[in-house]
Amino acid sequence: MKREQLSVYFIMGTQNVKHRQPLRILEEALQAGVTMFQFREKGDGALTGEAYEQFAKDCQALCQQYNVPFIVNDDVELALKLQADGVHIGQEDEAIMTVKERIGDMIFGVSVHTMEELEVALANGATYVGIGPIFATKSKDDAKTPAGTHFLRQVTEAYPHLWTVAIGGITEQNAWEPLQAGADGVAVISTICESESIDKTVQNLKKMK
Ligand code: 3NM
Repeated sequence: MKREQLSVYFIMGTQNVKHRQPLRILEEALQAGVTMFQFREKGDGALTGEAYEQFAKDCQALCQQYNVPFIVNDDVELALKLQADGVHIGQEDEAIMTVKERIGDMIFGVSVHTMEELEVALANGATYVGIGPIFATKSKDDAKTPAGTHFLRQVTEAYPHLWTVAIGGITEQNAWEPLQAGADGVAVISTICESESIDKTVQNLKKMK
């Protein structure tokens, strides 16, 4: 993947979508030009078993159609089975070192909140790091307290070559803040899932880069 592909990073699971077809939302987002996609089927009411796997395959097929990397959140097994483009893990997920061993050259994203976590991610071959929550989010039950852009700025200044994506409560109105703090892109759930015009939302986010 290229660094620019972090610019508008869409994350979705069926639990993030209320009154619409999740695959329809993904397709609109891809048509509008999101640059990366993360399959994150997690939390209350998330699909399981065969339905879970089928939904992942359907999302992957759409991403392939639009040539957008398909990243699986947390589930290394599924990522390997589907030959996904990559895996993203948080600190509460499987240990970073064992994930790297299992996925080899796949894209490897790791969420970090401190310099210590960042250094461990780097030492274990992270392709990019996710930094958040920048702002308050309603899309992750166990999200930490919003951190603003302070830590993000610290990271982008200390590691200018490191690929970073900001996450948490990012909207068309506030995306400029993490971008100005040096993030390569923004990762969003609700801003796209709940948009009245996904096309406009994605265009606006792309323009800010
Ligand atoms: N991870 P929204 S915040 C999946 O801080 C996720 O690591 C976060 O959703 C972190 O764009 C978050 O709707 C949810 O705020 C992002």
